[in-house]
Amino acid sequence: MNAPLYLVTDEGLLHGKDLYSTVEAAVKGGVTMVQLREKESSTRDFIERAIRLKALLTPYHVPLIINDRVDVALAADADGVHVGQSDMPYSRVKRLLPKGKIIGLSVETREQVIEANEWDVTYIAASPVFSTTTKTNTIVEWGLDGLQWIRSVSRHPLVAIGGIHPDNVASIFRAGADSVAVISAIIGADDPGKAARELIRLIP
Ligand code: TZP
Ligand code: MG
Repeated sequence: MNAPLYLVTDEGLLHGKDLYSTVEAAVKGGVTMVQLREKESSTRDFIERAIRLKALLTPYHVPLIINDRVDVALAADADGVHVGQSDMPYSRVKRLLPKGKIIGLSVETREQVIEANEWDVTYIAASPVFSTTTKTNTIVEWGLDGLQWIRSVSRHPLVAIGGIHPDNVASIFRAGADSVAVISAIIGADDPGKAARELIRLIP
């Protein structure tokens, strides 16, 4: 997986901006993977958005990942799914998704990092790496020490998510992450394309 700048969507942070033009501007700015994260919408709206985003992203060769929902990922022929610790368990995701699809897994504890070494996930996401107001039900922040620890024990590509902005991007890569996943730093920016360009410039 080579996707150093991973954009996660959040309807609530668009502040009136259009989802598709925001994502497209961010991709033109350098975003290398996109996750559609819909916590409020109906299944039908979720699928419709996924199909539209997939069509938008395909010409850019940027994979589309669906948050939480394997059924939506299958219905939209997305490139993969991202699950957390209370979503569908890894073994079931693996059975349902065709071979070659991306499976991302959030890890919130050391035990979960070790457990994931038994599984063929595409990446693990240290969640949250720093404090964030975008997601409320988080446990503890991994911090840079936590990232370094994960890097030393995990065999999987490592994504960092939570509270990431231009001032801390470089330190996250120095701690061993392969990718940064951001919501507010891009979705909430007045100029999402410029925000993505600024972040990509800071990635080694
Ligand atoms: N999972 C862990 S932290 C988080 C998610 C979805 C929110 C990240 O948002 P932001 O705005 O980049 O801190
Ligand atoms: Mg989830």
